Amino acid sequence: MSGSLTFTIIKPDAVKSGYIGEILSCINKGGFKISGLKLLQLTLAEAEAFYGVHRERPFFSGLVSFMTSGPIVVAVLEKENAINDFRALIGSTNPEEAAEGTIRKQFAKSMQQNAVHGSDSDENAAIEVAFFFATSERF
Ligand code: IDP
Ligand code: MG
Repeated sequence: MSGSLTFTIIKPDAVKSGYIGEILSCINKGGFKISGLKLLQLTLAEAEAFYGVHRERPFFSGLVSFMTSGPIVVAVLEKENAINDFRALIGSTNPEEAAEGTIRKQFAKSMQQNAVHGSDSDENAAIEVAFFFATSERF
C-alpha cells in the first residue's frame, strides 16, 4: 500500500544508553507494526552511502563517525500515513525544539546524537529499507 512504509534507525547514542526497548515500545504504542528488525554496526562506507545526500553539509564527517561509533538497530515500520506519522512521533531534528512526549525529546542527547532516524519520503523509505533488508528479512 502506498504511504504505509517507513524506515527507522535507533542510533548509537540511544543503543549505548540502553533505550532500545523503550524506543521500540514508543513505536508500537504509536501504532506502527515492526515488520523488519536487526542490530548491526555500520562501516564507514555504508554510513557515507546512507547519508550521501548530506555529503556537502558541514556536519557530514561528524555524522558519519557518530553513526559508525557503535551498534544500531534498523527497523521497517508499517502504518497508514507512515512517513508523516513517524516524523511526528520522533519530533524535530534538534531535540531542544522537539515537542513534549516525542522520542527525540525523551531520548536524544543533541542535534547530532538525536536517538533515531526517520525516512523523509515514501521514495526514500523504499530506498532505505532496501539498503538494509533482504526480502526474506521482511515480514
Ligand atoms: P532528520 O534526521 O531529522 O531527517 P536531517 O536534516 O536529515 O535530519 O539530518 C540527518 C542527521 O544529521 C540528523 O538526524 C542529525 O543526526 C544530523 N544533523 C543534522 N543537522 C545537524 C547539525 O546541524 N549538526 C550536527 N548534526 C546534524
Ligand atoms: Mg533526514
